[in-house]
This record gives sequence, structure tokens and C-alpha cells, in this order.
Amino acid sequence: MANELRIGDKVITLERGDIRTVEADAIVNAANSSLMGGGGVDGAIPRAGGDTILEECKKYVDEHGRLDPGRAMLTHGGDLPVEFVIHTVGPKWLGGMADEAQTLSSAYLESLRVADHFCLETVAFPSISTGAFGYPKEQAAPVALETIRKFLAEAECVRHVKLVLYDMRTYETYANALDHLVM
Ligand code: AR6
Repeated sequence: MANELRIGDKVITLERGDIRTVEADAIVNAANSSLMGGGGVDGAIPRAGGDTILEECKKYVDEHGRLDPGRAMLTHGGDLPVEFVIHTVGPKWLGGMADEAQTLSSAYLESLRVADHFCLETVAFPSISTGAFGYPKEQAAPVALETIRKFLAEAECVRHVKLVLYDMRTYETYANALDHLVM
């Protein structure tokens, strides 16, 4: 099974691990619209990064309102080893009839647009929506990979997108989907 896909001089890589310890210019948080923190990745990131992350999120919500599913915004990384955290909200899985794939694709795309806007080179994503939000991993992986591949073909600054998968089953699901993308 492949663990990387090259697109010209850019690359998508898959790795098993914890998003909090990854080397990147930004990591992506699987947030919810309130931007107040939560469970899973959205609990782990503020715990490791300190109070400033949620303070910046609160300021954003005060100024702009809640972050709709499929959108993304940026904060500093606080005590994390990365400079920035990009917060995005994936769709809740409602059985597949509520444009979940489009919203999931938008969550990746908007996060990557934010990264390119700030001219970041390396961005690391967890598997958005496939935990508490219940999106089936087998269906989420091709949406994520296809969206990232299309974006990288046109990106100005982003050169390396890492998918950081927490458990072996998720890793294998993405590796399988990457094989099908390569073919
Ligand atoms: N590093 C990498 N991946 C992780 C980590 C980690 N430290 N921790 C969990 N995962 P989830 P969602 C995996 O639930 O489905 C929150 O309460 C996890 O195994 O974090 O988008 C928010 O506030 C799964 O594969 O995000 C929202 O309300 C994937 O990350 C809601 O959950 C995503 O799981 C968002 O749900």
C-alpha cells in the first residue's frame, strides 16, 4: 500500500500518529461551529496548546459568529510545536443524503486555502469528521485525498500535506484510498 502521492514537486503523505506532535507549519483541528473546544482532536489540541488558542477562537466568534461546517479559520499554535492551528468544521454524518461529501471536501479545501493565503508550506490534517461526527472512514478518505490532490496541483505555497491517522484501521483505510487514487 502506498503512503505517499507526488503531484509534480508537491506531495501528500500518510503517517500514523498524534496530530499534536507532528512537524508542520500548521496542524488542522477537527472543531465544531462554536470553536469552544470539545472531544477528540478538538480536546487534545487546546489541552496541549494552552489557553491562547481558545481565546483567539472566542475572539473570532465574537467578531464573525460561529464557523459554519465546511469553513476554516486560523489561530496561533500556543505551546504546540507548530506556529499555527487551522480550525475547520466537518459535516456530521446524517446518512449521506445531506451533502456531507461536499461539506467535507469544503472543510479540506478551505483549510488549504487559509494555509496558502498565509503562505505555509506544510500542513497536517487528522481524519476530519470520522470520529464523533460519524462519517464512515471508507467514504471520507477518497473525498479528503481527491480534494487535497486537486488543490495541490494549483497551490502557490503549500507543498506538503500530511494526513496524520491516529489508529491503524484509519491509516489502512487512507492507504487503500490512496492506492485507488494512484491507479
Ligand atoms: N491525533 C490525530 N488524530 C486523532 C487524535 C489525535 N490526537 N485524536 C483523535 N483522532 P474527532 P470529528 C482521530 O472526533 O469526527 C469534537 O468534540 C479520531 O480517531 O476528533 O470531526 C469536536 O468539538 C478520528 O479518526 O473529530 C466536534 O464536536 C479523527 O481524529 C466533533 O468532535 C476525528 O475524530 C468533531 O468530530
